[in-house]
Amino acid sequence: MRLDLVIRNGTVVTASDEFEADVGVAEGRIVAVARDLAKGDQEIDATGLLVMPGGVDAHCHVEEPEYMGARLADDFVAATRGAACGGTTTIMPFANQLPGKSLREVVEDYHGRAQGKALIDYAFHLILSQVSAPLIGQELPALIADGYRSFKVFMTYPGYMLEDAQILEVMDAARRGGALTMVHAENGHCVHWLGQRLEARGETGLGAFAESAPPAVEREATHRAIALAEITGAKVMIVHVSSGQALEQIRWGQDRGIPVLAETCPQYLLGLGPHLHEPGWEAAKHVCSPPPRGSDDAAELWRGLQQGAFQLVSSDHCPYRFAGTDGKRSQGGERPHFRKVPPGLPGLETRLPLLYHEGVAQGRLTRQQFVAVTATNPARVYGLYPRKGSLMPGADADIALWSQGERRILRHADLHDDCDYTPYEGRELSAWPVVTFSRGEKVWDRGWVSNAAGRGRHVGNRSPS
Ligand code: DUC
Ligand code: ZN
Ligand code: ZN
Repeated sequence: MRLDLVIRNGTVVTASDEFEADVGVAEGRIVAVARDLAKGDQEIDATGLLVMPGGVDAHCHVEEPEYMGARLADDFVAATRGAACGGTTTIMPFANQLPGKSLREVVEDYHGRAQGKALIDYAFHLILSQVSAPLIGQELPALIADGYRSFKVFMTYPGYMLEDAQILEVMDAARRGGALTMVHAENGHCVHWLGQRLEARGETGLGAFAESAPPAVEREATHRAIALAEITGAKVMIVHVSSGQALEQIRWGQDRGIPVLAETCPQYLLGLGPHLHEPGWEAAKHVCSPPPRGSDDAAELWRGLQQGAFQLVSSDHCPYRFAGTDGKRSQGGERPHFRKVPPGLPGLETRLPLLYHEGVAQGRLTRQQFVAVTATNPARVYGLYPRKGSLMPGADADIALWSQGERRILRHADLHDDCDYTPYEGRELSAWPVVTFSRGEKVWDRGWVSNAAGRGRHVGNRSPS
């Protein structure tokens, strides 16, 4: 068999195994994983490197509408470039329902934004913020039939928050079509009430942000989302879980056989909460929703990851710039105000190296668990497996080669997104993806990044497994 590419002598790491082998690629697909493969047209020496499936980042925000006056820094060019440099080969951003547009129009518009710009492959979730009888009766079933099988709903945020009756309708429609409902689980009424009380007391600094949405707010909404799933029989994904209390509810549901999946993110596993108390505007770099918590919650989340309560670690990349007229700083007036800073952090490029360092290098996760939660599980959950998230013959040749033992300091200046900071500035990393292949084409190689924006393709969803 003629091989276009052979990645030779690396340590192949999958969600279940680890072994020395060569990986052979033909026409963008993996065709062989074995020792001593025949010579390929292109040969890569991976001696000493880990050969892993490219990451699948199943939660990121790219080119969405403005929120609280702030605009996302990354378009599809920048987001997919950063992702590729960080070892990720598939992203799943959200097509966000807009007032006055049909969901179909929104999806078509979003395709238009990605086409011609994406460097790596992508699939879409949909955000539902306006629930109506035609949406439930016609639009959603038609989109599900076309392969859009994951919908995010919010239990908080003005303009997005749905009431329980609406969520029940969405979940029921999703269940009928075999789709997955993703839930942002925070009780918006409580966030609003707590926020008003803090304001009335004059506590408006960013330290108050976490107090306006404490773990009880997330715990209650998480339990309610699980109860709604139980009542409708729908499968749910609780996204970006931040607290041990929410995790307890997830375990509660899973122990009872309710189909509850869960995701957490590096910003919660790393316990960024104390940074919200940094003086001045610096704290704004750590404002995201739910708020990051402290080390006790982080320790609980690591346990949840180790025990399998969480299936996914995603970035929730939501890159509002710090400076500039559309950035976090300009939204708060003279002084930072906890209700005026738009929530969201950049993280597509840093997700994998941070999780490897904090998880694998610190002995909290095996390499198999790392691959499972960052690539294989997201591909499975969202119907992209085995084409994505896998190194088995027949899979797309989406592969990241990792160097370990190369200690380096994370600096925003070395990243490739269009944001102007990273909340992880100065952190130490012990492993890094040095080369990334997307469908057998090199898109990142030790500081070089492909400029072939537009080569990325939409990957149609199938029914979630
Ligand atoms: N959380 C964020 O921090 N930003 C965007 C949306 C979300 O749920
Ligand atoms: Zn959310
Ligand atoms: Zn999000």
